Amino acid sequence: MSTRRVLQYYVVGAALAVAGLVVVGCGGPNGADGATTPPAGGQAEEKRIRVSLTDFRIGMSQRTLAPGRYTFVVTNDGQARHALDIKGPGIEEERTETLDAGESANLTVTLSADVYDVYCPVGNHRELGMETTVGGRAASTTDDGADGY
Ligand SMILES: [Cu+2]
Repeated sequence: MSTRRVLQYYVVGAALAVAGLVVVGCGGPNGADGATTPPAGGQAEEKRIRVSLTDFRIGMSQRTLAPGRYTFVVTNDGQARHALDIKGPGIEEERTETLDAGESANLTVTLSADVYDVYCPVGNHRELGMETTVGGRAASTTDDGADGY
């Protein structure tokens, strides 16, 4: 009988976990222009990019990304709280929740061949160096773009 009770907790826990993933995956309800419309049933090929947030840098397994759908697997490897925010053509703003040290979250976005700004929106972390770019031309435009601000 207590086993049954434990099972119920598992079910509720699993449901909550799934709900959490869905919210994170969609990046909130503000996809106004439909740029992040989910694929219609088909198995969209989704690549995973590992992102490590530290005090105060953004480490990424890959920055030059061909157009497509990507899931950024973001881990806070620092001491401070961090988050990952991505902005660019067709992406008004998508971000993870703010993560405590050791926490991780997934952020799924669809990228075109453009360049996207990636940064930590917490405090002044962006100015401290937690910013970079990703996209089809991220590598080749870094020299032109970075100093232009
Ligand atoms: Cu940060």
